[in-house]
Amino acid sequence: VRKPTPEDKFSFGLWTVGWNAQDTFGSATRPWLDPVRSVHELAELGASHVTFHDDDVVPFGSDDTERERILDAFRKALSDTGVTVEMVTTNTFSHPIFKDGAFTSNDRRVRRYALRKILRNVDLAASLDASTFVMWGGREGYEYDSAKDLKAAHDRYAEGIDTVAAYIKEKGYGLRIALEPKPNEPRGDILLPTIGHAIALIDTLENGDIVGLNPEVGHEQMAGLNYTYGIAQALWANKLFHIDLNGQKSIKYDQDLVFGHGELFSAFATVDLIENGFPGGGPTYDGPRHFDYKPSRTEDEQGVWDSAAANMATYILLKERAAAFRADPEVQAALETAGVLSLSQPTLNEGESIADFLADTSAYEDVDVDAVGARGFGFVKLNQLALEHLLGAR
Ligand code: 3MF
Ligand code: MG
Ligand code: MG
Ligand code: MG
Repeated sequence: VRKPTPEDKFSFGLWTVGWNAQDTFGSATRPWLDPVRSVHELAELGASHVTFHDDDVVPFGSDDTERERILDAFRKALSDTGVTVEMVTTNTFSHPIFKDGAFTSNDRRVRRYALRKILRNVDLAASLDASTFVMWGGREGYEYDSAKDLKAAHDRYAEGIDTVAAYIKEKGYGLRIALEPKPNEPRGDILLPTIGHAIALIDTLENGDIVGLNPEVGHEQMAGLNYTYGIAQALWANKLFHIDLNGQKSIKYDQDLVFGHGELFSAFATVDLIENGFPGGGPTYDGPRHFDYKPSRTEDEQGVWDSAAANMATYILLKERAAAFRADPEVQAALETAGVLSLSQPTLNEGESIADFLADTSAYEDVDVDAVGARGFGFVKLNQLALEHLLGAR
């Protein structure tokens, strides 16, 4: 597999490779990695960008002097390697203060504290020239239906996001907010569980123009949904601001496997959409290819770097296979037969009024429904061509 280049736009969360592999049932199997170290290793492997939660770099509770000292070392690692920060996010889920959420905690003191923590981090994101500010509302949820006023929770969630967006505009920062939906874990139920739910909330915001999405592969699959479909709808709505790529095997705990190590065929479709766009044209995604995975608990430090490299190698392989798929004349013919390309044609004629349409007997009265119903679409043949490209058999 070829080595990644800056054109690949690969990016990693520092909490991914840095993770100490502690889980609910067992203690850490590795030490947390120093972010400075991770930046150097990731640069060596060919990544161009990193992302982080405030607390990934500066431990929660550090005073201002300590914070500046740590940030200086971090900035030096960035300038030494040429790695840039493209996205920053805030940890509003680890400390006990956030146990009932941040923007939607039933305790107003927590809501005000969370908003301050996030605004402080917006300043840091802007100072590092990041373009995206992610908000994963991991604790914005509940376990018991009686425990949350869900109308008020949506009001407070919207208020919080709108306030951060207003602050970004007021300061003239070049940042856009990206919400990251997840159906559950760590809460029994999380608010805005899917991409569609999040888009519906964004539509109600005053400053929704700078609010979009950061969908994660595993999160949609945990809800039994199709990730490629989810990012397609976000693209259609001009709301795909960022992506979290990883692997997940069906509806279970958040596995955070290496990209492609879960639903491989689905990963192929995702890369095909990201790299090659919709078959009939339309909005495209130009942002970083960002990995949010976890090196499994079984891995030692070599395994950490092997798994980081695996994300990029898998993406590159799928990108090559997807390019071959689109370039294959047999695939083009199969797309034609399947009607995929003709779906771009509007259903009404240009300028056709509803009255004209109702008067068109060829649209209804004269239709030979059995003949039209007899058409074969050839979707299976098309899918087999995709599979053969994916497996490198073509
Ligand atoms: C949890 C996640 C998060 C978010 C992150 C913001 C810890 O399942 O996916 O990772 O991605 O908080 O980007
Ligand atoms: Mg996740
Ligand atoms: Mg995760
Ligand atoms: Mg994520």
